Amino acid sequence: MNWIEGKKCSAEDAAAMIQDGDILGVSGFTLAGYPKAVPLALAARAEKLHVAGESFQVTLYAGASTGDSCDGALSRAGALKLRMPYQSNPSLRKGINDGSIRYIDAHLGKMGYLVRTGAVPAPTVAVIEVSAILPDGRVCLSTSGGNSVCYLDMAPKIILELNTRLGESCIGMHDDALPELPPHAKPLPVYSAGDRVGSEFVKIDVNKVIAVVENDAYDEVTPFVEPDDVSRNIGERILDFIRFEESHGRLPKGMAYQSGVGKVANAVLCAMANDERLGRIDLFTEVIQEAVLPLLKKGKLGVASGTALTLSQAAQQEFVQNAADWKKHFVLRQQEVSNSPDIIRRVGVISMNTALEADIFGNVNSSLVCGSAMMNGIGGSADFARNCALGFFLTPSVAKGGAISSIVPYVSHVDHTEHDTQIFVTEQGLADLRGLASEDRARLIIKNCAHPDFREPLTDFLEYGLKHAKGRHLPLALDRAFEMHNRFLETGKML
Ligand code: 0RQ
Repeated sequence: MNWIEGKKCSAEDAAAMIQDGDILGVSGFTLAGYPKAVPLALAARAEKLHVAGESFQVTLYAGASTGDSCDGALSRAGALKLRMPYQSNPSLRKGINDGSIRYIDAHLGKMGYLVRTGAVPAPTVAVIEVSAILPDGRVCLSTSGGNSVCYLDMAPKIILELNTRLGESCIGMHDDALPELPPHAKPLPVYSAGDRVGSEFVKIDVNKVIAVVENDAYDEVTPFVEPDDVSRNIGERILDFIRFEESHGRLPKGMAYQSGVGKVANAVLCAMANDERLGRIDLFTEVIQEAVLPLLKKGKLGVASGTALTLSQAAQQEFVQNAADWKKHFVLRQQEVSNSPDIIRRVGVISMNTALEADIFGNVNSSLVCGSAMMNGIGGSADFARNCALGFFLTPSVAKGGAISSIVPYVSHVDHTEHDTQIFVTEQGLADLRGLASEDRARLIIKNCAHPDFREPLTDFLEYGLKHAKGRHLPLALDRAFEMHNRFLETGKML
């Protein structure tokens, strides 16, 4: 019997090896490639222990968000003490916002660095979904790279979840490498989306493996929805702008694209797939989401480099069936590499992320509703926004049926400062902020991006600031900065 057979056990037995207070370092990034059986069993165990009056809570580090059978089940069981660095699960969001779960919202490209340098405690148990385990101690990760190499290396104990549904579909897709740590770290030689610098397998210390559990589950990704008119409109505006910049010699051909999470980001990729004038493109992104498949099927995808392949169940089936042909178009990296500022700058990335709200001076809030209620987190948006060659922030001009303006006098929380943002796009229009000083930015954002219903109050705020703010460089009137947010909190409408 080899070591793998000797470690096989049920999810319940593996969950019983996890102790109260453990720090779990799990695989998974934006609902792709996270462990599914052990977290579910752990949630059931926590519930039983709580009924018996015993305390049981763990800290959970992942790559980014995991699916409901991990983030959701553990949250509902009251089994999470602390979560980092990103999430998108309704039950977990509820726990974060009612104060019962601590959350650290961190840059995704930096998480592994924090763990590897000891800035945050190392995981005590790594729980990693893999698609293959070789007798010589090498494993192939599943549908995401995330921080798995870091967690496998740093944790003294390892639980492997072998996803038997994936067969050989992931073998050859991964490029497992981590950047050297400073000082004097040598660069990883990734110059283009398709460059490979690591290995397709991760070598682990088999003596640390305490359990091997099998699952045959799908990543719990919601079905793909065709873009609505507003999202389609935003996608087309971006493409028009890119063509305009290229035709004026301001944007060299061959840049790679990054697209964030959410329906607007999906719509941009769909617009690209449907655009007959656009040639083959590469993606250098973190999440490779479903809208990449139309590009692939139309022969318009060169290489998609990312850290997660986030597909709906139907698309996961299709991917496994076609993996032999398709996987040469995909490179799955560790998130310290997919989101590396150094590499993003070198590759040359056109970055597109969604904002919750943006202000007239150019600051962006991606994460906190009314400055305090967590939506998802900053994710990797800042890794890209700050280091990209050309950066877009997208948002519909209004939310909640028009009650909320996405363009506000001043953002209620700053994720991306005015120094890191370049171009805002709503269905109303596009504002290229590069080379503009504060007052000119404000006038352009109000004119081109704000919904017509909100242009007057926003202009009124700007004019008031020009008269009453302490300085004219950034005419922000502190006494009225949050009046639209406060009105929304009091009446349910910003107007
Ligand atoms: O609420 O679900 O109750 O209807 O926010 O908004 O318009 O459906 O947008 O799905 O594209 O997500 C910023 C959250 C947008 C996402 C965000 C409400 C709105 C709706 C969702 P409902 P939409 P999307 C790389 C990049 C941060 C991380 C990131 C995100 C819900 O893109 O998490 O960029 N980004 N990572 O009604 C109050 C506002 C609102 C608002 C929208 N101003 N105030 N509510 N909503 N605007 C990937 C990773 O990092 C992993």
